[in-house]
Amino acid sequence: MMLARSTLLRRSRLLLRPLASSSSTTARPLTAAAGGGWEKSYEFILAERKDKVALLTLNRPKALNALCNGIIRDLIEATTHIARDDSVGVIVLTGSTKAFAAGADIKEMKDKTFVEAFSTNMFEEWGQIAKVAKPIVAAVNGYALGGGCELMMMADIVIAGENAKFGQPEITLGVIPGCGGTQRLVRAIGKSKAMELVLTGGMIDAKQAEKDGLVSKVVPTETTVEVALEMANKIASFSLPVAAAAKETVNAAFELNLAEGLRFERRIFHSLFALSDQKEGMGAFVEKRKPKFTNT
Ligand code: CO8
Repeated sequence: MMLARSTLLRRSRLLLRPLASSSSTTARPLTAAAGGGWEKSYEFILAERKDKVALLTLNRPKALNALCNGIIRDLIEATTHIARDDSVGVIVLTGSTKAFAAGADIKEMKDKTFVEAFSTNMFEEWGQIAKVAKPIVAAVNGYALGGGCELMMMADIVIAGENAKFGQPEITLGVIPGCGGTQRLVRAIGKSKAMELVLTGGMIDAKQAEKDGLVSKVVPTETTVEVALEMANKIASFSLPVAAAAKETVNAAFELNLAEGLRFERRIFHSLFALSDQKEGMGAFVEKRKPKFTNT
């Protein structure tokens, strides 16, 4: 059967699509090109290389890192370039000791009209962070409130300092969470606990967050970034495409039923046998040596 050229082109484009995060159909490229362009100065964030890890620090201390348009613009710009940098395996996202981020910028949005919010699809662009294919570790000290908690939940692993506080206080401002607080939080800690935070606007501390499963571990506040970097560098020592596949497959658990999820997992597992890194990893085990992954 002859297929039209346009049909063939469409099919080949589908096959060549880069690994997609489960929450998107338009994933950010994994390693489109070597080199970065992300290690520069930004207005509201600091971007530094720590071995194979990109450390991004929200840097708007006077406003407790309230997430103004500029911070989100800087974060999206940096992560877009990091996604294309072969030498970076993992991103660590952090804030200050006092605040990871105290929410979306209330001053910036308070006078918006419904039409402005609706017609510009306000805050839709934040979702770009959740589409980054490389793993993101959030190192959270101090307040992670509202949009700050939502940004944190877009990360894959959260390390919390003992002084961290989490909450969705939007109800106290006459609104509701707008970037995952009613969705990712329920999946993270269950309905009753999420409802309590969303409906009372209250906060939980780091110990409670760990008990509830919102964060993976609690560490002394002064060591949060160090612990996150250590974990991130360990992840970055593995094969980059395998780590991205693992991230995508775990995230699929939030969207697929069990049968579909297991099938998806098995197919991704099968596909990894196309990588040199699979041969290297298993070969190194058999030869009793350390693997040297090449991200191929
Ligand atoms: N927006 C703007 N400015 C803020 C914010 C914020 N979210 N949080 C703190 N600031 C500013 C304060 O106005 C203050 O500035 P200034 O000195 O000019 O008055 C400065 O940061 C320091 O803050 P405080 O003096 O209040 O510091 P405290 O230590 O006394 O209190 C708190 C710390 C408890 C964190 C307090 O600042 C607070 O309650 N902040 C607001 C928390 C909040 O309600 N967050 C939710 C915001 S709404 C939101 O996130 C909606 C997200 C929906 C969609 C997300 C998009 C995708």
